Amino acid sequence: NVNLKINGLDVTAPAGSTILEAARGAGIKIPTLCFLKDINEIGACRMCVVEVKGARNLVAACVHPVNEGMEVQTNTPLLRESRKRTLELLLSNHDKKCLSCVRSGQCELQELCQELGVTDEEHFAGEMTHYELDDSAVHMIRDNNKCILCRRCSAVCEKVQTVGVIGPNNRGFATFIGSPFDMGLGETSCVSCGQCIAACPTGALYEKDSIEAVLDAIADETKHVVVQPAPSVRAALGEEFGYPMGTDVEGKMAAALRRIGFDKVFDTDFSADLTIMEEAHEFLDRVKNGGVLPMMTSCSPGWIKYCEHYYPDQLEHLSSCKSPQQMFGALTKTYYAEKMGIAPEDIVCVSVMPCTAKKFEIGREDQNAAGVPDVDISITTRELARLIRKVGIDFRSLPEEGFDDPLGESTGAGVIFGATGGVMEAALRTAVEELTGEELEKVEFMEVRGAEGIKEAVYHVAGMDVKVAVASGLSNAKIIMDKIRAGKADYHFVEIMCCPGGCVNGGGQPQVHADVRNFTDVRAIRAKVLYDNDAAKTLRKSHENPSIQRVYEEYLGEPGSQKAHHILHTTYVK
Ligand code: HC0
Ligand code: SF4
Repeated sequence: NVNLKINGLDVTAPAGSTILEAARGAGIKIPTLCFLKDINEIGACRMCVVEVKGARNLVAACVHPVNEGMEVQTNTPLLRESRKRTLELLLSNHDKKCLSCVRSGQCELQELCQELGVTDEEHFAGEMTHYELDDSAVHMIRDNNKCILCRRCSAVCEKVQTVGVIGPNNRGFATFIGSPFDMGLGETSCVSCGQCIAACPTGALYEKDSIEAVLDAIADETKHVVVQPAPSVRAALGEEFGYPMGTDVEGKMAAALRRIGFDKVFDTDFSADLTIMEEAHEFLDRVKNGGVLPMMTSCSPGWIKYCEHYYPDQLEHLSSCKSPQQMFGALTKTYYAEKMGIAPEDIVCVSVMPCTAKKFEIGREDQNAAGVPDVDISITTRELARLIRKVGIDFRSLPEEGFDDPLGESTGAGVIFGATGGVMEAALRTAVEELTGEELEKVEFMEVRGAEGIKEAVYHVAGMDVKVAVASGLSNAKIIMDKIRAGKADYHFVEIMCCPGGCVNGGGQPQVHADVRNFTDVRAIRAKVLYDNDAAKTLRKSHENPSIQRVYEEYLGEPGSQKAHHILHTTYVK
């Protein structure tokens, strides 16, 4: 440990800490803008500057380590003035249309301006650069007029996702964030994960909004509009309405969706159970009949796009199962449509996802079981929050309600899909019973839980060693894929989720202020919601879901049947 003084207070901090961390540990907040822990540690924005006794210049607290006997001041008039000037300089080339900005009220720049008393007076008036919006990607818009060049987005894209399709172009005053060769983002190999949006402190990056399309569909009397929220939405939507991170708002979410006016409030957790039926069957079939191993999960569309682009020679590893979002839509427009006597083209299927890549997935080929798109509109958790506010629902005073039949019933296996390792655990609960023919006593597979980027485990089942791996975040997916490509992996089953920590930390989830994100384990807190939700359920294995059993009895026959294949499986493109 190291002893130092911060603002005259005696502070002890672990050796190797930065000044920022030491101050934080002592309850002293130093403002930051560009800093993202482990991702963007470049000390560039100058917001976190502090005075260190004996140092000639102000130092950046986010990267400067503490030393024994150091004396630090974090909030002197000089520092406040310096930070204020930094903000004024940023604002001098910033489109200050806060009223119409999607981030207003949740913008880190706006908040700092308020805290430091920076108004929109022009202190450094001069030429403003004007940039065209980049709306070339299916899932998001980039508005460089609101970019502050913090590089949080490009660091995430490059380091966490190993995609690297956005970054600084030009130098000096002419610097802007863009794609190589001035391409639109939609022309690059961007996988639509939205992790750059989650990292952005301002309104420079945001998803393409489909709220009006949802309201139009609901207003159209000729349409039957059904909605399916993903597992992870219930674990984070509450954050938008002032609930502490880690609050399960499943019941209020269902009530809100009903009040928005959807004809049926169903649940993606239902089709997550259905996915397990098909995926576990496919896995056992591959094992028994010498199919390609390892089999890899296929429910995360950012991961699928990454695999298609960077590992086109490895596509035969991907499970042919559609994602739960798509299985849900496919079943709605076949089974449910027939049951209700509604033409598939008169049904509008809306999904609420923690994900921006789901906007891309709904437009993929071979995702139209009934001859029309399986899913019509996909909105993010953030868009749902805006929709709830827009239609005047007081979320906090809503009662807790349930989902509708028959596509709303789920087991605990479905809900844990949203956390990294959840699909693997859910699949094991079904596959192990199938392999051994005995009832599984302990349904928890703790080895595949937790927010680490890569997890491996071996399970001894019916005389066989089943080797599994779980990875989240594409930089971790890359490690696994390079091993497989090199013939150095002997896994049987691999789960990959595009976003670090899985869907709970998806690019469509409520944005988390860097000040929270840098010092809390957001993924673990949200994942706990899903594991608690699972533990509270009586049914925790997908094959025990009565509604799923009925779908097979009445309609699909067996898992892996021809009909199931036609409706619930898909293909990939090199
Ligand atoms: Fe996920 Fe899904 S678990 S990808 O993270 O598999 O987005 O939550 O909806 O489709 O179920 C996201 C979350 C889903 C799908 C499910 C899967
Ligand atoms: Fe990179 Fe994902 Fe953003 Fe695309 S959506 S630019 S892949 S971080």
